Amino acid sequence: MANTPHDPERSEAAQTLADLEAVLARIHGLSQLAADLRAIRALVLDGRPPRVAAVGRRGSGKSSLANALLGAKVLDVGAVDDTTREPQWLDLERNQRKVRWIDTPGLRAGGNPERSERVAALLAKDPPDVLLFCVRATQVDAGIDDDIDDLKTILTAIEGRGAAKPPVVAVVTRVDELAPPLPKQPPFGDEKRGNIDKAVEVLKRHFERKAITVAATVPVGAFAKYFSDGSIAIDWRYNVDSLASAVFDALPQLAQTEAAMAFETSRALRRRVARRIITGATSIAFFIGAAPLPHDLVVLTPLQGVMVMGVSFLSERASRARMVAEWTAGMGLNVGAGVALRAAARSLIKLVPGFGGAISGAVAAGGTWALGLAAIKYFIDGATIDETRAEFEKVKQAGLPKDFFKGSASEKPSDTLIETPGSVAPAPAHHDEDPETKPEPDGER
Ligand SMILES: Nc1nc2c(ncn2[C@@H]2O[C@H](COP(=O)(O)OP(=O)(O)O)[C@@H](O)[C@H]2O)c(=O)[nH]1
Ligand SMILES: [Mg+2]
Repeated sequence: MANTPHDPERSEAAQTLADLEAVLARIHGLSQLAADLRAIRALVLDGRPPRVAAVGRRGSGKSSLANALLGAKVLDVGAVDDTTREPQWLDLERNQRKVRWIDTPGLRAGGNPERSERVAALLAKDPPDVLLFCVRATQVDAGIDDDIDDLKTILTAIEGRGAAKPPVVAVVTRVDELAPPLPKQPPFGDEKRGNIDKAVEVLKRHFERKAITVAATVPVGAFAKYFSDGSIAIDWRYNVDSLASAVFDALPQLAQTEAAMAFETSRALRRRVARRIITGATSIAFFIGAAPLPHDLVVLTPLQGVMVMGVSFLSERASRARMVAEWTAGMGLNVGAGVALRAAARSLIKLVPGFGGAISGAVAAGGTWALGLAAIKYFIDGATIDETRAEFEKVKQAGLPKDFFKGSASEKPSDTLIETPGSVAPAPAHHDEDPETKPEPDGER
């Protein structure tokens, strides 16, 4: 993703993460947290654009889907897809975020027998993360076997060249064209919605019959008109947020952050990425707090700083710099929040001898969690700084969710962390039992 070379904030985040990693690596019992830090780094800094391949007949609405997903006119629609044109990878851009996109009107199109081999070779060389198999709603029963065979040929070719078979998201396109003709614009009436459900069922049955596994089957309307600057003028899009989320789910995690930023209807997706960041940071904070460190603050403060910066990168608003300034002033600096929390923890330790480690871990984690949720509210949900402060206080009072270490703090269990080669399972798995229990230091053996 935007590992933009000359972005000082990103360099700072990268440096801070590297420092944290170096510190944790030296602390007895905490070296396993390095994997969690790498996961945060991947979400915040190391992402890459998603690669999406759309397959479907000419006029099935592939180009319109790209525009609908990005919420801007990035491809020409209704262009007579010249079937002799070689498909090629394109960089679609919105808000400086990229989606790598390729579409092909099918292997048979143009009746060129070598075409099939060339398309397959192209996709196998630069394999897509996800294949969008586009079928017009009015054609889910028309000649579908040939289309599914095409899809199979592509998948087999990609696999045959040693790449992993990409997941397939089936898209039932142009759903507004199903009966009855009116209304053309969403929300449709019950009758049309019933027919949309039927079209989806029909397509699903064809997949079953042809033994094709698809990650999701999503009905979509992509009709929109754009101003000459590319922004949306008439917006009759239907269910595009579900498509965005199905594509997001099908992507490898390294490509998810960029997708969440590039897709227009994606606040929920950005929130999910942010929750992974704060879940990871909170988990690390717990173990830092629980470890008998003389100077946890030194580690906790930059950790919270990186977390908040990571969430702020997910902000859609152009005025991010001003927001960061307002956040810093309004929250009394994330440093300040860290300091206050740790001071509170210390006084607790004095009061309750014997539970020191566990309580300070819970406090460190609770404070990090509260700060992270506040950052989401401010940078992603667009709350005012006053509302944000109130949220911070409220969550801090409430403490960590009871089931945090059971993995439900993130929206989905799989949301917690990234698999990096040789790394450990999701952070909460460090610690499956009661969060009040002090974790065993490793390396005693
Ligand atoms: N009514 C309607 N028309 C659509 C929709 N999506 C695409 N179209 C129209 O279908 C035609 C072909 O769309 P396009 O995106 O170029 O299809 P492609 O050939 O697969 O790239 C264009 O005239 C689009 O305006 C839709 O959801 N509803
Ligand atoms: Mg097209």
